[in-house]
Amino acid sequence: MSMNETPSSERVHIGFFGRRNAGKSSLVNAVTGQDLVIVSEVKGTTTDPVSKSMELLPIGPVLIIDTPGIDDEGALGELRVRKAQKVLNKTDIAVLVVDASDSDGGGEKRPLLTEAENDLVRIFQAKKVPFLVAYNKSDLLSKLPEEGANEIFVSAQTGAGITALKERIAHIVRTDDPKLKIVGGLIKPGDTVVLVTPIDSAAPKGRLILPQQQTIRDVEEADGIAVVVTEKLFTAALNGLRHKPALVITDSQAFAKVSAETPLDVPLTSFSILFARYKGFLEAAVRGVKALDTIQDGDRVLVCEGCTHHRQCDDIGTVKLPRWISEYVSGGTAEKKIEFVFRSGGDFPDDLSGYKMIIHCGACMLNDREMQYRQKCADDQNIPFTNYGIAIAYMQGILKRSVAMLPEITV
Ligand SMILES: Nc1nc2c(ncn2[C@@H]2O[C@H](COP(=O)(O)OP(=O)(O)OP(=O)(O)O)[C@@H](O)[C@H]2O)c(=O)[nH]1
Ligand SMILES: [Mg+2]
Repeated sequence: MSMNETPSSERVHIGFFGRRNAGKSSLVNAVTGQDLVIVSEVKGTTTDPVSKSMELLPIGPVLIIDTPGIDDEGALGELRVRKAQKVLNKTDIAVLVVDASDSDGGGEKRPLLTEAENDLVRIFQAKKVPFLVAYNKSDLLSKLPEEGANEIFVSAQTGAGITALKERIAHIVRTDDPKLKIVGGLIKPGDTVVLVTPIDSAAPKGRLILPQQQTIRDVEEADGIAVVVTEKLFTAALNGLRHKPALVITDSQAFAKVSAETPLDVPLTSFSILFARYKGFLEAAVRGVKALDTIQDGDRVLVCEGCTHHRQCDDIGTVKLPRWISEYVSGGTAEKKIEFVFRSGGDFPDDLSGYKMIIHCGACMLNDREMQYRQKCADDQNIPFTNYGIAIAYMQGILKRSVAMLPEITV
């Protein structure tokens, strides 16, 4: 990701789903105005999901995702269906592409949805993903049937209905719940926020990490004043302020020092806590972290990272966190043996059985839908789910203080 681009976790994820040959890839090319993906009359041309970030007017920054057809048969087919379903876990808006020329009505009536298409609609509804049904190949119809509420007739080939489709998607984006902001509800215009961002050897060269950049931007959008310091100069920064800050946000690694140096009447939290709230799983993560107190000798803990390229997260996840957890659960007595299993990048495992708990990274590269899906998978299997920063705050005894400004959260 370039520093000048909107991160993919912040883009509206638009997924194109449907049966093979319905024209999903053709429609993706028509909507984006680019030859992004391969189109052919052979069923099953698209074998893997393809994503592309772009600015798409009138919607804004989007991630467009083309998927393999879902009516595939056989072992390979099942794999493709699974891949398409995984895409749905992070999809903000789904477009169900239906071949309108598949009609028995002599090309005048819209075709009834097939079993596979109805299955998809049921999955959209179950996952609460807003969707549109795009009847494609409308150029093959002798007369266009009337459009229902969430239906639209388009032709990827002639371009008919493509602008209207984009406008309909933009409308859904605008009327969908407004996203909670990172510091939303926590500061007033004119407030000062002190952000503590350590620069250690594992930090990326020459820049701040994504959650820190996003938080600074968010403070600015809330008309706040962001003061950014390393933990070394934290007290100096506090002393230099004429008024007490409205909020201190620290990197979890500096929690102990920053907590000790923050006056008790100044609200203190961490980037991890605010991001868990922003992505919609803070309550579950605060509940889940308590499983740390029940870890027994021989238990397995899954440490999960959303991407593969953050040295700093890798260092916390694979080295520091296991050490801190081992020390915490042993409590100075005979050491308990915990088996840490590490997963990074790619997919979240379907089967979580056998794990005592899951500790996830801050997930700066994953969108809120994907994180809520992961948390829900864990919840469905009764496995406690938390994140790095919340685990650190809990083990250091400062979680209660770190969520005190969020009345909806009880520790
Ligand atoms: N007449 C007509 N043909 C279309 C239209 N859109 C797509 N096609 C044709 O339909 C066939 C399938 O198109 P694709 O875009 O590859 O379909 P797909 O849904 O991506 O198919 P898979 O990747 O195999 O799942 C191609 O031969 C396209 O040229 C359209 O609007 N009108
Ligand atoms: Mg395709």
